[in-house]
This record gives sequence, structure tokens and C-alpha cells, in this order.
Amino acid sequence: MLRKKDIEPMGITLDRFIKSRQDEFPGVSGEFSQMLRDIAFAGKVINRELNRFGLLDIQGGHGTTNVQGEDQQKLDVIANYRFIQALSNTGEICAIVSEEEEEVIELDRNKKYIVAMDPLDGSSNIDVTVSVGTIFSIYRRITQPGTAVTAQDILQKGVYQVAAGYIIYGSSTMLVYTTGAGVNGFTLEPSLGDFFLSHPKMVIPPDGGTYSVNEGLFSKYNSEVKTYIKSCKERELKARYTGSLVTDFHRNLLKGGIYFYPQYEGEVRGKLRLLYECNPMSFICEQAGGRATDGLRRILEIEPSDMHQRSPLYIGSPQMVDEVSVIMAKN
Ligand code: P6P
Repeated sequence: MLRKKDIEPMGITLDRFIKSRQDEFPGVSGEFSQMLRDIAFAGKVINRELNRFGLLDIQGGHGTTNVQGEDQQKLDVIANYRFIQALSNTGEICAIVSEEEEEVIELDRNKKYIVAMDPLDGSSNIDVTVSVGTIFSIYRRITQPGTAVTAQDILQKGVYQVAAGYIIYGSSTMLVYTTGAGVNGFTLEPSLGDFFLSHPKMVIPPDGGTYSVNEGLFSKYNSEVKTYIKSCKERELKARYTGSLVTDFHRNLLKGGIYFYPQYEGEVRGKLRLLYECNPMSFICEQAGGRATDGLRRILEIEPSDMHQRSPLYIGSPQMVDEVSVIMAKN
């Protein structure tokens, strides 16, 4: 005889979760729900295209370079377009900053939210079927709705984010986000086409046994970074580096570890972009009890001067990031 307790409980959908915690997002009634719902929808569309990648004529380079001077993959362009479409439909957003767009995209100057995003992070991995991700950061504008969006609205410190999240397209597809009241993870159930709460109240382990860095650049790192990498090897920590920030961060969030992309000879600010890579991932990491610095300063306190500016990034388990800060401070 089938008993109630034997029947698999229906999980909590993303939509129901957002509605149940509407009060976390001060001063709005459903605007945030709509933004996150549309971001999640765009993620489902990208997920579908990634899953059929080899079967569609969307492989390889697009033949263009983005503002970073990086070769755009066809899916970079597609993902950028899909998220801009989704965010335009939201009807709550005044402007978008995208890794794939040189200028700010102004949607509706009467609205009050700004989204900074990396539509497809780690996209060089797509052709070889390694996990990639989408990263987004949401701010409230400073200037009054009805006026033009200004640099003051765009160049806000990370501490002023009202929400941040990522979608990881891996062995499963997950949406992980925070509104400043902890971090929650949702897994896409493809057969139902919905995200279900699978990782409530995510907390990063205080210490970890994994370090993620591009050791191919070892000769270009400064002596402090070399000292830290050598110490990881001496302790026989696991080296795990996929070439996808979202993937490496997500593993370290679940199991403990540190990801770092240091400054290096020729790039004193490193490779990662502050507004749509470092800030959102740092907000999430801190909300999960982790730490994120540029080696010395808290990432979220860095005052941006340019929308595509880069920053060194050390992010993950607090004890590991603190170890690096101690070494860097000796410099
Ligand atoms: P490299 C992807 O382009 C990215 O921004 C991060 O996702 C990733 O960790 C890093 O750059 C990889 O860079 O120089 O090691 O290939």
C-alpha cells in the first residue's frame, strides 16, 4: 500500500521560492521576481542550445572580437542576444552592461534597475563540451528614473549590488543567486522545464583542499603569487582549473577551495572584469561565508572607473583567501 511518506515530495520551484521571500528585496513588489524569472528563462534557452551544440550550425568562432579583444564564439553572440531579449521583456531594467557590448545598452530610462552580465563565461570551452556559465549582477540606479542613465549609475561599487547570481551549464544546469540574505541553488528539471530548490542556504567550507589557477602563467606571476602556488603544491592540494570561472567557483563553493586569477607581467589588473565577473561572484561568495579580494582589498569595496575594467581576483574559502592576503601584505 502506497503511503504519503513514500511519495517523492514536489520540490519548491524558483518562482514559488522568490514569491515566498519577496520581502527580502526591499521596495519592490514582484519586480525582482520578474527579472529573475526572465533571467532563468534565458538560461533555459541557452541550456537547450548548449545541449544540442554539436547538432546546430553554431560551433566555433563568430569571426568577430569583443571589446576585450577576445574572439567571440557564435554562442557568445547568441547568449548575449538572448539575455538582452529576456531582460528587455522584463520591463524593469533601464540599462545593461555586457561583456560582449562596448557601450551601455539603455533599455528604458523610466526604470530603476541595472544589470551587468557575462552572458557566457568560459565560452572557449564550448567546442570541447566543458562546463560554462552565465554571470549577472543587479543594481538599483542612483539617478532618478526618467533621466538618462549616467556613469554614476553604472560605476557603482560591488557593495551596492541588490542581487547577483550565476547559471552553470554543467552535468546539470543550476541557478545560484543571492539578494543579500544568503545563497540558494536551484537545479533545472529538464523534463518539467523548471528550476527546483536543490541547495538551500549554501555555505562555503571555511578551508579547502583545492586551488584553481592558470599555472601556465607561473613565470609571469610576482614572487608572492609564486610563493602561494608553491605552498599549495607542498601541501599537495588538488589542482583543479577548467578555464571557466563559474565552474571552478561552483566546485569550490560546494567543497571548499580557492580560485585566483592574479595580476601578471603585462596585465597589472589581471584578466577578469570587475563589474560582471568579480563583483557578482564576490557578492555570492561573501553571502556564503567566503572571502573575495584583489590580493589585498575586498573586491566589493573597489571603486570602478571604467565599465570593462579588470581586477585580480582571489575568491573562495575564507581561510585560503586570508592566507594569500598575509603573503601579499609582506610585499
Ligand atoms: P585563461 C573565461 O574567459 C575566464 O574569464 C574565466 O571564466 C576563466 O577562469 C579564465 O577566463 C580563463 O582564462 O587565461 O586561463 O584561459
